[in-house]
Amino acid sequence: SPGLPSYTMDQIREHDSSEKRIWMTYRQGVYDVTDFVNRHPGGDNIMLAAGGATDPFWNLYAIHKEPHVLKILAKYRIGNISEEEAKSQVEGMEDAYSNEPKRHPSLKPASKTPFNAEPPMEILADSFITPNDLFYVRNHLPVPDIKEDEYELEFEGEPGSKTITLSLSDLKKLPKTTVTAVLQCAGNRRGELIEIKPVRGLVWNAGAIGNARWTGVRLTDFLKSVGVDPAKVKATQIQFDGYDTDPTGKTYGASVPADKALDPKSEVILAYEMNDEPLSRDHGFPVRVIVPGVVAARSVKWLNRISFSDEESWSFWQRQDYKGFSPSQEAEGADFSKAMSIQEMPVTSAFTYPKNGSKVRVKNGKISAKGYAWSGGGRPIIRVDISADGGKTWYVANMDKREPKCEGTYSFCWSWTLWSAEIPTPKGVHEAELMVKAIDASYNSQPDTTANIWNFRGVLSNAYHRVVVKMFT
Ligand code: MTE
Ligand code: MO
Repeated sequence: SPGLPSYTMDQIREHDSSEKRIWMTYRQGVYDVTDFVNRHPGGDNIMLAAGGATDPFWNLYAIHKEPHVLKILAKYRIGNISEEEAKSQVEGMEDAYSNEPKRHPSLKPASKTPFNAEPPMEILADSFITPNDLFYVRNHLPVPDIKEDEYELEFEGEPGSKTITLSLSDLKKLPKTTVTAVLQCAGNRRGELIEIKPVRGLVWNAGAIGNARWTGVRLTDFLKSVGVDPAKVKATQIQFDGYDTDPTGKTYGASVPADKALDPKSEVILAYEMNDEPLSRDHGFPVRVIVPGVVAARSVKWLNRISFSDEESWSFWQRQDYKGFSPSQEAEGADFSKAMSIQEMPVTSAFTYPKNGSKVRVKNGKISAKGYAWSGGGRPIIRVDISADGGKTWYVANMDKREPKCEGTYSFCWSWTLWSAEIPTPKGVHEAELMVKAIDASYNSQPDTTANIWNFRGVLSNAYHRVVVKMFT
C-alpha cells in the first residue's frame, strides 16, 4: 500500500504487547492488531506472532489464507516492510522445511509445507493393507529428523511424579504386539463439504484414510513395565506430545480419555513398525501412538512424552481444532471451549471405483463398483448399501475383506471393510449418480446429504458418498 509509512522488522519487534500495541506482518504489510486479538477465533495463539511475521503460522494453522480473513486483516493495516525483509521472513519459514523426507510421486499433495497428501482414490481399495509409501500423510509442522539411538521417550505418571526416560531399545525389550487399524483424518472427504459452502482446512478427497499393521508395545504393557497399574490410574486424561514444534517451540500434542486409553481391549500401542517395517519419517519415526477406532489426530507421531492429567492436552490441535459445530456456526465467534473434541469417528464409506465423472462399461446389464467402509470405536460394518437410482432401489454390496475378529462382535474391529458390488442398471440409461452408505454394528448409518452436516472446519464429513458416471456398453 503506497502512502502508508515503512517500518523495519526491528521497529515491529518492539510492538509485542497491548501496552506497546501489538504489531505483526503478513507479506509486505504491517498490521496493528491490538483491537483484534480478543476476537481472534484461535484465541491467544495470535500472540505467537506478536512483533513478528504471521506468515509461518498461517502455513501451519491452515485456516487463514482466505479472502474473508484477508479482508479482516486489511482493516488493521498501518504500514509496509521492504520487499527484502518480507522475503527473508518467508525464507526463514521455508528453511524449516529444508530437511523433509522423499515422498512417493503418486501421493497428491493438498499442501507441500507442511506436507499433506493422499493416494489416488482408484488404488486405495486394491489392497486390504495400505502400502507404506501410499498411505496418506498429514503433518502440521516440519518433520523431525530423529536418530534412532538418540531417541528418548519421557513418561510422567500421576501429576507430580518423577519423569522417567526410556530409549528405543528399552521399548523394544517389552512384549511386542501387532494391531491392524485404520487411521482416518477428521478432514477426510472435506472436499464434498466445500461444494455446499467454503470451509477452513485442506481440501481432502476420500483418501485421507488407510489401513495398516502397527507393531509395538501396548500402552498398558508399557505402563506395567514402569511400575504403573493401568487399572489404578486416577488421572482422567492421557496426554501425548510429539517432537515436532512450531516456530516458537510449541509441540504437536493430543490426549485421549484415560478409560479408553488404559483399557487393554482398546489396544492403544506405542508403534515402531508399520506393515512390518520401521516407521518412515513421515509416519512418525521412530515411535508413534496408535489409538485404534479414534480420529487419527490423537495418534501422535514422533512421540516425545506421555503424561497423565485431569485435563485434556492444551495443544492447539486438541483445544482449537478437531471439533464439530452446527452448520449455522460461522468461524468467527465459534467457542471451541464449549465443543467436544472428536475422538471416536462416525461411520463412513466411499467409492474408490468408479471415479466421479468417469465412463464405465455396462456388462450383462450391470456396472461394478468398489470401495471401503469403516466406523469408529471398533464398531464393525454390518452392511453396505448401494443405489444407482437416487435411493429408489438399494443393493447390498459384498463385504470382501475385513479382519476375522470383526465377525460377531459389537466392538474391537479396528480395520476397514473392503466391499464390491455389481449394480443392475436399466436399459437406455446413460448416466447415473451412484450412492453408497454403510451401517455399523450399532445400526448407525450415514447422513444422506452433506448440507445438514456442513461445519466451518470441514470435519466429520460422512454423508452418503456419491459419484456421477456415464455408462456405455
Ligand atoms: N502427530 C504429530 N506429532 N504431528 C502431527 O502433525 N498429525 C495428526 C496425527 N499425528 C500429527 C500427528 C493427524 S491430524 C493425522 S490425520 C495423523 O497423524 C496422520 O498420520 P499419518 O501421516 O501417518 O497418516
Ligand atoms: Mo488429521
